[in-house]
Amino acid sequence: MRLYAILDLGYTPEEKAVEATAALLAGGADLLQLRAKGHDLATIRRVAETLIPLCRAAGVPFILNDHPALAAELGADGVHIGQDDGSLAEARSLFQSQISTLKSQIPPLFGRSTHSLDQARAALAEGFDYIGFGPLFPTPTKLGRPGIGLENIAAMEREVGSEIPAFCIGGIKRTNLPQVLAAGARRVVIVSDLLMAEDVEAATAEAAAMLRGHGSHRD
Ligand code: TZP
Ligand code: MG
Repeated sequence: MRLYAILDLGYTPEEKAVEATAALLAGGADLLQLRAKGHDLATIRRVAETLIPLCRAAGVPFILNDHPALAAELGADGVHIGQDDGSLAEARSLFQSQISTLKSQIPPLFGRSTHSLDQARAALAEGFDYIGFGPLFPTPTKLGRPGIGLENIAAMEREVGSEIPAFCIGGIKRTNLPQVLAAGARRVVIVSDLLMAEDVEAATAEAAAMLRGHGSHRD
């Protein structure tokens, strides 16, 4: 799992969600998240229901951003929450409150956004299955959040990324990916550089190849 793609309704309108997701999957995304900030639950449900079968067919976990109970009800493979979205225990209990409608047999994945080395350590200690680490660079996808830079990536990978998958995120593009990898990153989330590409599948394949080429001598 090296490339985590996000279908963000802030970039891709609902009517293009299936096409874009199919391209992300065909290009080699290893994980797929639906992020729909500011959209109502009915919309999220409707879009998720069209994306989940695509992810299943590709063998790629489908993660819902926020909304643990809805994630469980939809049969998502996991849920991603931010620093302000409560504890892992709360998310797990919301997810399990839907246990009667749980469609997936596999234990769900819980991911946490982290913005510092301390937060990354805390997420590991709390028991999250993976983390996002960033934003490395300021990004219009997450307005108002400063970039944390590349300095702590190596330490984060050593301490946290050696235990659970750690995805660097925020302003990462194919053009600066070599720099991010050189700083010690092994896994990344890329949003706008893929969704805004003229050829989403080719852009995803390019990023995936860069990540695999870089990591092949390690794991
Ligand atoms: N969390 C931290 S940065 C970010 C999120 C969701 C957005 C990343 O998007 P992009 O377009 O790859 O900078
Ligand atoms: Mg959130």
